[in-house]
Amino acid sequence: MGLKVGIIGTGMIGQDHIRRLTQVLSGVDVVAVTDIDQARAASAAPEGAAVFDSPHNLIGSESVEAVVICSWGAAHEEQLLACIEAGKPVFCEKPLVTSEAAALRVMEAEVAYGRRLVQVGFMRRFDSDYRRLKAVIDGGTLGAPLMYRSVHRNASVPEGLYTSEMPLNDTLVHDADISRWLLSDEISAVEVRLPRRSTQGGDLRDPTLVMLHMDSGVIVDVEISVNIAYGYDIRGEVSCERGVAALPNRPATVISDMHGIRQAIPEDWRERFIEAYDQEFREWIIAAGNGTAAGPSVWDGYVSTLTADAALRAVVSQSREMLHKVEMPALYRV
Ligand code: NAD
Ligand code: ISE
Repeated sequence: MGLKVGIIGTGMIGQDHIRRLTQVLSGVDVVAVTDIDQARAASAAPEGAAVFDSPHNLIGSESVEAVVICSWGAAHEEQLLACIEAGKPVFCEKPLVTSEAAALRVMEAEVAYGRRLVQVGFMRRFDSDYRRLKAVIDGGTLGAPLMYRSVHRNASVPEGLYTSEMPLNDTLVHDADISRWLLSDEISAVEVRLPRRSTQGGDLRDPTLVMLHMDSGVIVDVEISVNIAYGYDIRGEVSCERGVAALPNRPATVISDMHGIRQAIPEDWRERFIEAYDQEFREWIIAAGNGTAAGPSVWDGYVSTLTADAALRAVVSQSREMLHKVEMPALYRV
């Protein structure tokens, strides 16, 4: 038997992670699930898995060695704190939490525990295209990075559930995290501009243009479009002193027919990042099996939350909003 895992939240990504943990990866067994929608949990439960009536009971169960949190962001804090209290390694989908105060409470608990237990679901760090791009930048042949353009387009988002704050506190967190990791740099301030509003998303504020000011002086511009209709399109291009390095544009399929040759775009994050999610869990299973965590940390989740908060302030102020970080605890220094 592999690492015995319990899943909290069996919605879209919870079901996708159950599929990869049961059908794709080895060394792991999904032994428990829970969801506030008990019927959904029951129908998503793999054969032999127990359906728990609450996250609290799942986390406390002796049959569960490690936990995967796929509930909504606002529920993460309580569930993370319970996992840390129980001393169980936990994979938590992004966003880590939804406020700076909550991020600090989780950090304080993990630091007091004395060992990393939490990995945050910033899957882009595990994507082979991003890893190759980082290797080129770190190799130094192009000189120092000067500007980075990050394009983050969703075909659509769930109407009514995805609010106008979410481009900044739900979607931008990926671009913020990958910018820090890719450029080995830190975000010092954020600006936001609101272009002409798309009519595709009803009342939703979309698209959004964000500028991340990095400590080194690099400027990252992020386009967030969440109702672009044609597909899930993720792009990244780093302009350096002596050249440019970019992610390849990833077609899902190349179609040749009577209309010519065209490239089909991935439908959503499940398709575009399928291998990245597999790899983040491969690495998590090893770390969790050793009673700890690797990859994106609570500190990384905290910084992305601060970035989201600063971006939300910048929408109102229309000026540059600074990030005010606490000192990084030794636990997160590599
Ligand atoms: P979803 O609405 O499809 O599923 C969430 C599920 O969690 C629902 O079934 C809901 O009933 C359950 N839930 C909510 N609060 C709960 C609680 N307190 N206790 C137990 N169950 C609870 O949403 P989703 O798209 O699957 O997103 C879930 C999380 O994953 C979010 O944090 C989201 O930001 C993140 N996410 C990450 C990625 C990525 O690319 N890494 C992609 C999609 C979603
Ligand atoms: C979703 O929650 C994700 O994390 C996806 O990766 C992102 O592209 C999307 O905008 C979010 O809503």
